[in-house]
Amino acid sequence: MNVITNHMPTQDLQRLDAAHHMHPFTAGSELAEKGARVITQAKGVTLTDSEGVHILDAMAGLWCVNIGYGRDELAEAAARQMRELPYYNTFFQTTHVPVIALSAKLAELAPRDLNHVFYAGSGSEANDTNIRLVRHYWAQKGQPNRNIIISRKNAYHGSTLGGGSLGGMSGMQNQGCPVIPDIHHIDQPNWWSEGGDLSPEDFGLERARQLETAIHDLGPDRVGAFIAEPVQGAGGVIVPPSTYWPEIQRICDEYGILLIADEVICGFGRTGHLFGSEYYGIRPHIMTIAKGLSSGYAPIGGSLVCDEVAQVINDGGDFNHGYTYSGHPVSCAVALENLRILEEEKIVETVHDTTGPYLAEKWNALTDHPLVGEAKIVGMMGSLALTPHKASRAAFKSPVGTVGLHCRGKCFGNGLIMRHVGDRMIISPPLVINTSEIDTLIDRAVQSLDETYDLIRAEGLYEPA
Ligand code: PXG
Repeated sequence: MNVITNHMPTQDLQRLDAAHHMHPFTAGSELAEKGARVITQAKGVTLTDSEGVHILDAMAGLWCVNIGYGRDELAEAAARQMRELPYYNTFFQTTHVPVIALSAKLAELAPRDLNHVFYAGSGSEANDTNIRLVRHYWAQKGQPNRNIIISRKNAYHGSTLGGGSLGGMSGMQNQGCPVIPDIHHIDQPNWWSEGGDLSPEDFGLERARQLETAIHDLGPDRVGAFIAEPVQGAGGVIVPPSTYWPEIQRICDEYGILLIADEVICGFGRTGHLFGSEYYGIRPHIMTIAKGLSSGYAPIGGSLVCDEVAQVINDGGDFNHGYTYSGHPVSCAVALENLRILEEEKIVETVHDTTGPYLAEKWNALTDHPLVGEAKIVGMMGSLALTPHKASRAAFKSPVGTVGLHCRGKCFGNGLIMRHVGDRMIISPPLVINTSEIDTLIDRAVQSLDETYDLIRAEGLYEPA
């Protein structure tokens, strides 16, 4: 692989970047001081930076490059589509072939009667669409007051005002994103941090039943929908106890509220099933999709909608909603090619049958490490809870995230992208990662955990709160 594709020294690139590029979720001043890592190339599961350093990307970009980097077929699909029809919209009774083909394909792949797609440019936009869909649906059914959507603390549903409101990230909501009216949050099913003395199973039931309590408190005639990620991703790969989802499904059924599964991360194979909803056996009325739909090669998101909801919306005259890039032909062509590869190369089956179990065994064994209290893994998404005291599940005395950030730094130094959320370490590698690459991932993770352990002991940070 030719390692350096740019013709400017890294420092110059970093200086220009810090001077003119405002980064998401990044402290600008820190960026100016340290400089961003400049990624120049990628192939398979490996990134290359502007210094020629190779890094194993155990986050698949931002949880999205499911089929891995460097697939020429997707570049060809994009180029072909750009030459033929680079853009046309889907408003006002027009359509085009890629959007028709992708919609039919998604209807075929999606569970049950999720046969209709409303397109967006991203997961955030798709969740904004969902707010509109749910409220318009209930209004059309003669229940305009049924406009409350229940979500969860520490959920991530995007960065727009709608997505940020649905999400439960106070760090976002405190920065100019006050929660829009009629969104209500219940607690998350994070047993490690919040389970106290309850067993995981009892805790799962308790957290699910908060939904029922909220419905009673708010009024069953006011609540239109519940939205959740099958496995919380950005919140720290929080895998709910086994009792959680069946109870949530029971409550949604009993009160007739719409269930929205945000499959932006879980969708398209991440859990070892095509959708996280299938992994948990839940039956959403709407699924949010993005990321793995195109493996991140082109921006695209959407809402997969069931027959009944689509029927009500379609019968309601114009749905006054849409984005210039809803159903963008190039993104649709890329997504179609991505889905062809996922299917024909049996990538999800391989995760389910072979590489997922292989990774799970090694990942779970990391609980032998003195720093690791809990290892969680579903398919190709995993987390480790770092702790100074396993038996009590204690947090560190240092501010939340101090140890996690140290560990992420060690990972970077060892050629591994493993992220931290607070003091949880998380992975979400490309689904095509093979067993020898999994060995490398684990070796580098262990090395980084060892170095973190040494460092925090030396700095007096290995102390329970
Ligand atoms: N829903 C879920 C479940 C997500 O994970 C979105 C919606 C929003 O999608 P867009 O395409 O608008 O970003 C996401 C996105 C992180 C991180 O730090 C996670 C996401 C995005 C950026 C960073 O883990 N998830």
